[in-house]
Order: sequence, then structure tokens, then C-alpha cells
Amino acid sequence: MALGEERMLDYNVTWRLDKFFTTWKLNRGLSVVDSYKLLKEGKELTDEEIFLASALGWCIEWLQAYFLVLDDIMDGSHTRRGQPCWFRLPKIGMIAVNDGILLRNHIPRILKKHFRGKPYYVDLLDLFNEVEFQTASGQMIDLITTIEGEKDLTKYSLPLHRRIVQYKTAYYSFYLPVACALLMAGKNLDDHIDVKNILIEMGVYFQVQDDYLDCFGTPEVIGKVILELILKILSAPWLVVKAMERCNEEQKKLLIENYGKEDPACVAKVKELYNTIDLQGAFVEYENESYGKLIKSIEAHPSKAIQALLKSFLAKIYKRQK
Ligand code: DMA
Ligand code: MG
Ligand code: MG
Ligand code: MG
Repeated sequence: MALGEERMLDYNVTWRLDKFFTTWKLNRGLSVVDSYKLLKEGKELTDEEIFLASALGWCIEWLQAYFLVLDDIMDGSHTRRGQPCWFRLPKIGMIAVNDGILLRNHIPRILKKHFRGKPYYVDLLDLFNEVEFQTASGQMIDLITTIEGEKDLTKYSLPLHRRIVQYKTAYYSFYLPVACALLMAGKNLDDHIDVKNILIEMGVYFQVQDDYLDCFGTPEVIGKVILELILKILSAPWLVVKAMERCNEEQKKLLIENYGKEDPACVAKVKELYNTIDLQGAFVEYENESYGKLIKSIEAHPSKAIQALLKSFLAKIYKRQK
């Protein structure tokens, strides 16, 4: 591996993991190992099993790094987790596009190296391809609905928000790690559509929490810098869509006038309006309702091992503060 590439991987994959371990509760990579353990119902895993589950976890980290490097370019972002975005580094610039492609290319290489002889190899390749397609489709809907200068809050509905989140986040963050573990355990994914549906639901709930915390969370707890947060307040979609639903005509006008502007006075007006219409209360209501629905569908699942797996996922995110 070229020295330059090593640095690129370090910057975009490894250091993020570092942050992950200290600040993030839900670690996509580790959740493959956790899920597999739960599917094995307490049986001690062999070293090989731990190694393979970890390799799949790394593939998910690689996939995410690839999407993020390109996402930051498309979004014109400045920082990612408190550091400059990779393409913002003076010597990198648009070379980052090729780096993103390289990150993506590591996935089939890792899979080939460690899984070629396994009966589920083809299913793994299919799974990663499909999830990549779903994520890229989510990115597309997201990008075309938020075209600069064409922000129209009246067109951005909760179902549209849900669709974007489902495709751009839920498949790769929630379904993919569990699907990897299911394949390793010799299961057929077509028999587990209900598990997929529950995980997608959880992914949507997770993203709504994320939008909420970007606005109402404590910066020191969620580990984001203030500038990042201010920009997020301007773009935390669930909040603004929900707000539009709760506003009267006059408040709607005020929101449309002030939303999306970096001027601190406008940001303050938006936040004040959010308080007036009790957006925090609306979130708590949403959270309780989602939790109730999720628990109900989990408990309807015939397998106790899968119930335990899904419940452990939900416990990691329910009422999280960061
Ligand atoms: C990031 O979406 C998308 C993917 C597929 C990783 P985003 O632009 O909404 O998120 P962020 O705020 O992290 O850039
Ligand atoms: Mg982005
Ligand atoms: Mg984006
Ligand atoms: Mg966010």
C-alpha cells in the first residue's frame, strides 16, 4: 500500500473510529460482532469467527468513510467531527474524489481475501452492492430536495424526510451489520424481511434523534463544535418539518423568513419559535411512540435470539443524549 494511501485511510477511517470509541454509543463495525454473538445465543465464539465478524465490521466502516468523503464534497462541508474535511486539506482537494473510490474498492477486496471460500460469499457481495445502491439513492433524493436557492419548506414533508433517512442512513447503519451477522450464521436474508423492517424503523428513529440533538443537545456531550451545531440547526430537517406541521400561518411565515440563514438573529428567532410551539414536547411524543411500536414488533418475532439482538440495538439508542 502506498504511503499516501495509508495516510488517507488513517484520516478517513481510523481516527474516526477513535472518536467513535469514546463518543459514539452505536458502533456500526462492532455491532457485527455483537449481533453475531447474540445469534449464537451465548456460545463462545472461535477466534476465526471473531476475526471474520470484525472484518465485516471494517467493511462497513470503509463503506461509511467512502460515503462521507464524497458527501462532504457534495455538501460543501468544512469540518467532519471537529477536523477539516479531507478534501479541504490543501494538498488533497479533488483528489479526494478518487480517494473515495479507493475506499469503496477496499470492500470487495477484503471480502475476497477472507470470504471467498464461504458458502455465503456471493450473498455478502450482493448485500454490500444492494446497500451501497440504496445509500446512493438516498443521497440522490437528499441532494435534489435541498438544492441551494430552492429550499422550499412547504414541499419538504415528513414522508419525504422519512424516505431520505431510510435510504441514506438506515440501510447501511442498521440493517447492514445485522444482515452480515445473519449471513455468517448461515441464515437466508429472504427469510428475515421482518428483521430488516424493524431495523429500518430503528434507523429512522435514530436519525430523528440525531436531528433533535443537533439542535437541543449539549455540545460538550454530543462532541460537536459550535459552528457545526449552528449549521446543523439550520438544516436539522425533522425539526423544521415537524415545526411546519405545528405552526399557525403567522408562525409559518416567521419560520420561512428566518430558517436557513446563518445570521445569529435569525437562528435565535427559529429557536425561540421552536420553544413556543413546544418542539421538544413533540419530539418526546415521537420518541415514546416509536419506542412503543418498536418493542411491540420486536416482541412479535418468533426467535428469542433475534428478539435479544434487536432489543440490544434499541437499548443502545433509546433516549440517548449523544
Ligand atoms: C451523510 O449524510 C450521508 C451518508 C450516506 C454517510 P449528511 O450529509 O446528512 O450527514 P452529515 O451531516 O454527517 O454530513
Ligand atoms: Mg453532509
Ligand atoms: Mg449530505
Ligand atoms: Mg446530524
